[in-house]
Amino acid sequence: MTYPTPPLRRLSEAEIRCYHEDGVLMVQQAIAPNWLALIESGVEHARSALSVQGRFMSRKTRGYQMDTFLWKRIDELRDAIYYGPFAHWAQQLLGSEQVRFFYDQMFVKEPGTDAPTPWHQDLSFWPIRGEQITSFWIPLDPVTRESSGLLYVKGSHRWPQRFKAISPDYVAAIIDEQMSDVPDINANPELYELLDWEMVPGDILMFHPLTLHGSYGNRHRSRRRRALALRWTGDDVVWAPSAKRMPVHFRHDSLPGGALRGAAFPRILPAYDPLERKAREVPERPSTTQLLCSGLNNAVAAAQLKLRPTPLRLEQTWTPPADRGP
Ligand SMILES: O=C(O)CCC(=O)C(=O)O
Repeated sequence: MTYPTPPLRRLSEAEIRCYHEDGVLMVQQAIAPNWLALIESGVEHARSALSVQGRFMSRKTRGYQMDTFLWKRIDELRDAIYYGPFAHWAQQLLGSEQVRFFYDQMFVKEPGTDAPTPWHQDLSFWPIRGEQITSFWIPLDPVTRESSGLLYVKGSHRWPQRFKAISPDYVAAIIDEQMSDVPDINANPELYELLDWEMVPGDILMFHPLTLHGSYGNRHRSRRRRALALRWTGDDVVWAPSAKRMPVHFRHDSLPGGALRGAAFPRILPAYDPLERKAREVPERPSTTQLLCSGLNNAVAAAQLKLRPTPLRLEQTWTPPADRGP
C-alpha cells in the first residue's frame, strides 16, 4: 500500500481547466465513504473539544463553531491528511511536484444560525504568497443555499484587487486598511456571475485562494451544516508573515521569503517527511504566551479600527442577492 491513498478517480483535463477558468470546481461523489467517515469522526471530536482559539473564533453567535489547525490535536484528521486521497488532487490542480498541507478549518452552523460568511478572498489574510495554493471544502451534511452552501464569484481569482479580509467573526488583526473594500456584490448581483451547488456528503469543492466566496447563515429549520476545509500548497509558495496576516502558532522552520518547511506545514507528496510525521505523533498546542500575544495584537487592531472588540452578536453583513434568493 502506498500513501497517500490514490483517489477514487483522478481529475480530468476538463475539470482542471474549469478550476483554472472559474476559480472553483465542484466534484460529485469524489470522497470514498471510509475517508468521509474518518473526517466526520474527527470533526465531531473537534466540535466537542474546541481549542482556545476555536472558542475565541466561535464566541459571537450561538450555534456557530469555527476552529483551525484541528489536525494538530485530532488524530483522525491527521490521518485523513497524511493518508487520504486529497493531496493527489492538490498535486494535479497545482501542477506541483511537492504538496504541503497548510492548515484545516472547521465551519459549523446549527439550524437557524444567523452567521453568514462575508464575501472574502482567503489569500488576503494568509501569511503565505505564491500561485500554487488551493482549498478543498468538504461538507458533512447535505447543503443548499438555504443551509449555508458556499457561493463564488466566477473568475474573481483573476481580478487584480486584493480585498480586506472580513472574517465571519471580525478578527480585527487581519483587516489590512491598505487593501480595497470588497465590492457590494449583493447590491449589484447583475454585475457578477455567481456559482453555487447543492451538495451532499462525498462531494467536494476545490477553489483558488483569490476566488471571492461567502455564504448565508443557515436558514434551514432542522439541518446542521458542518464542513471541513483543507488548504494545500505547492512548490512556489513562500512564507510571508506580517502583522496583518493570520498568525501561526505551531512549530515550523520557514523563513520569511523562503519555502514552507517544518512540522506545521507537513510535506505529503511526493512522500512524507519522517521527521515532520514523527513530530505529530503527539498533539501540539500553542503556548499561552503565543495566544496572549495574538489576543493583544487583535485588541490593538480592533481599537485602531474602532471595532468593538467583543460585540454581543455578529452583525448581518451578507444578505442574499435580491434576484437569487433561495
Ligand atoms: O464554510 C464557510 O461558511 C466558509 C468557508 C470558507 O470561507 C473557506 O473555506 O475559505
